[in-house]
Amino acid sequence: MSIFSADQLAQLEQQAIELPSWAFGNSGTRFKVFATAGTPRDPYEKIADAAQVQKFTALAPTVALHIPWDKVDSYDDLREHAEGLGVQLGTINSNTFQDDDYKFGALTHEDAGVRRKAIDHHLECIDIMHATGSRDLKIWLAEGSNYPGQADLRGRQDRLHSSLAEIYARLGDEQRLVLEYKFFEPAFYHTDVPDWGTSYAQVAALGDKAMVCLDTGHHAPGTNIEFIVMQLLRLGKLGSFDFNSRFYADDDLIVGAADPFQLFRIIYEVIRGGGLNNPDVAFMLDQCHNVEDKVPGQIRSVLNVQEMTARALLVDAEALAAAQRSGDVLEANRVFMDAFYTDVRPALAEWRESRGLPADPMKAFAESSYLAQIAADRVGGVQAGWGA
Ligand code: AOS
Ligand code: ZN
Ligand code: ZN
Repeated sequence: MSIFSADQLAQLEQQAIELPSWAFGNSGTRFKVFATAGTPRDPYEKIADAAQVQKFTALAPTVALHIPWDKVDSYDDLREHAEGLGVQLGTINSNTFQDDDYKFGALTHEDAGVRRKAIDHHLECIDIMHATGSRDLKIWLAEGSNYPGQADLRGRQDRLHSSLAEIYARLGDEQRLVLEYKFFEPAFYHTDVPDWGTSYAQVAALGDKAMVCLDTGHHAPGTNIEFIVMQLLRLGKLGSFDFNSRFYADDDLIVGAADPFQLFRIIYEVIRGGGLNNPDVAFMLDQCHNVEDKVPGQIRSVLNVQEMTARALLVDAEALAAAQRSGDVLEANRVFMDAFYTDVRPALAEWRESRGLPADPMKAFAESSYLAQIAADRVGGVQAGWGA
């Protein structure tokens, strides 16, 4: 007898979490990038690794690409390759943080020529989206300044709006733009899209096809992220998530590793706000695996999201609403915490087996020969990674 109702299982079955191609490449801190044997050498191999996560979990049917890191000669060919491995190509992420031209900004730059280059890059991304069949263009901007007085904060907002408007105008009917915010880094004094309010103001000025992307690692410590999730869902503007976890800054660690309770609270608000399995809200991981193996790192993450979703589905909504209505603080908190403390792992393992999946995907992957195989096969060439 499962602890889940048929309806809860149906919701879990529909859950889909997009993987970032760059999670499979080598990444690291500014001190050292530790390479892993078998790291993908090109986008094709990144997709093959992502397909393993889908094979063992059935939770990760799509892979996000990053341009120019994942540029290929034929996106039709890449799409066929992905589909042949049982996954689809997903969100296209733009990159305006790597070129010397972007030292003082891209879409916000004082120089019209630099803005033109940055806008054209996004138009190229939209062309790629037509070939890959992607719906979302995700824009994260590494723009800001390091010293008070260095930049005209207001002028930069105005230029950001006009640059985004030109990109937005190029979107197809079925395409969307999601604008990610981040409170600091790489700039340390001001960032041009630092918070959900700024992202919301910018996308609201564009139109219905522009939404906010919430990266869970992009807030000041102590921020109530689930409140932001609630508010954006309430406003109909939560377009996507970048899930990861953090202890200090934008650590990009395995989802749910630092604070599983926060992940639970966030997913509870997603469910409460009608965001679970709602096609308007894309669930993506944005992680870097610096010291752990990348494929099992991603498997761990999607399982963590699944486990917290399962727990959040167990919140007794009626009992919680009754306690809230009657002002019973302790009972409301008990109902909420009861769901959080429920160990859903045995029930999920049983359910996975009933669907022909491994009960323990981490163990099943470790027992497969995949890592040894890629370490033997992928010798030579340039290993792909952050910035490669
Ligand atoms: C950067 O901090 C953002 O989280 C981006 O979403 C992402 O990590 C980057 O675009 C990956 O290249
Ligand atoms: Zn992100
Ligand atoms: Zn980030």
